[in-house]
Amino acid sequence: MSHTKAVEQAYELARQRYAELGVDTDKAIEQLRTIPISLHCWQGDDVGGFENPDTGLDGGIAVTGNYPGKARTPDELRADLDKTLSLIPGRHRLNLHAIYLDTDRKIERNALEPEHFTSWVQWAKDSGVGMDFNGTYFSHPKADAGFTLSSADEDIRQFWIEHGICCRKIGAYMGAELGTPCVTNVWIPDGYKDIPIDRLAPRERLADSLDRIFAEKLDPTVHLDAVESKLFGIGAESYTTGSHEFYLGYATSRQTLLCLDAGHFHPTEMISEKLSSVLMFVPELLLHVSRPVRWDSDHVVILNDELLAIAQELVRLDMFEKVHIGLDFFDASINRIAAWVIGTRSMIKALLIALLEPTNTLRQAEAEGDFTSRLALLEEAKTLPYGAVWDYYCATSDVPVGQAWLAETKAYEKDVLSQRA
Ligand code: RNT
Ligand code: ZN
Repeated sequence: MSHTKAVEQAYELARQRYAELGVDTDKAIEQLRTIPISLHCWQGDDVGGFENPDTGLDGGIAVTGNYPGKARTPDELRADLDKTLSLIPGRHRLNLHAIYLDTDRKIERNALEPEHFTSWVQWAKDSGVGMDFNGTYFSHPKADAGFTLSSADEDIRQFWIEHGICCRKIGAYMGAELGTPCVTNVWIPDGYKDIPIDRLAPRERLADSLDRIFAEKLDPTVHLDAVESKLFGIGAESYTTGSHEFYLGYATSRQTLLCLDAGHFHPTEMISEKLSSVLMFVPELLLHVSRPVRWDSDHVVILNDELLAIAQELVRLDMFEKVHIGLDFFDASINRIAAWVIGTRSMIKALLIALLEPTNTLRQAEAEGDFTSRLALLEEAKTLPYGAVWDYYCATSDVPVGQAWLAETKAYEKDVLSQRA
């Protein structure tokens, strides 16, 4: 029996099994095809960027590992992304950071223009992907003192406000060119290593800086603003200006998007549990799906309980119009393309499992107060044959089924990555 035949037969059996529970697998696949994941460019080169090869990563985040073959130029990164996208089912997006500009001369962060990103937009057009964008408020001498948009130094604060304004123009350009709104995210590293006396003043300055950055109204069909909160960073353990409470209040009062990063909360605090509340008060959300291990370590996303819980919330509350799914992890200890593929395929798998849930039956049990059935059925659902549906989805999307993508990644490593001395 051929491989394809086995995939088809397994799918047929799974389809019948799900149909008995009132779940339409064909419909689930159809919907899954319409959900884009925004792949973060920074997994490809350890958040290095192309502004200055000598600048190390700072801002209280860290990449560990020295696996060979990281992308050194925009062309190399795009080639790696092409390979990655060829191994992932569906149509997705690229999430670019400002330090990934494509120029042959040095451009200051407060002088960035759309023209420095034209090659990326061309690539996105050719690849049929949308784009999202991020200001880079770290890995820069003007961020060395640990404060950017909340700095008490007016020159420094002004510099980063100008950067924020540049980034929105670039985001709007991307959105207009690609015909799909670009979400431009603001994350700043600002914070104190040790106990502050004045917790308020930096937050007042941050709110003022953001108001100035967002002063110009932009068409939401081309551009959306998001702000990302955080709990702490390395070297900023005692105080983070842009805390969750700060940004929840800011996004609610200004009606911007809020970005929830899975690694930016206390270890037992899950973003999946926050989505329903937060979406009552902010217009849309951006997710940074990540995997914290003991701290905000940005491990490669895997199919674990929290990933599934996020996907289930999105499906059960049908949030896809309002939630932009982005990834945020960086691992330099394994093949970087494999890292992208593992993380993105896991995210899509979680969405599929959630789409295959017999949600109506579960909802009914809950409405009737039958919590016995709710728990029993949730447990039974865990062993339903979603693997057969996943394989079929990959096969019909012309991407490798099962572990076959790994052989392709290894071949690319041998032919391309290992040549990058
Ligand atoms: C840092 C934030 C932020 C970064 C990227 C590179 O803790 O999560 O989103 O990871 O901007
Ligand atoms: Zn993040």
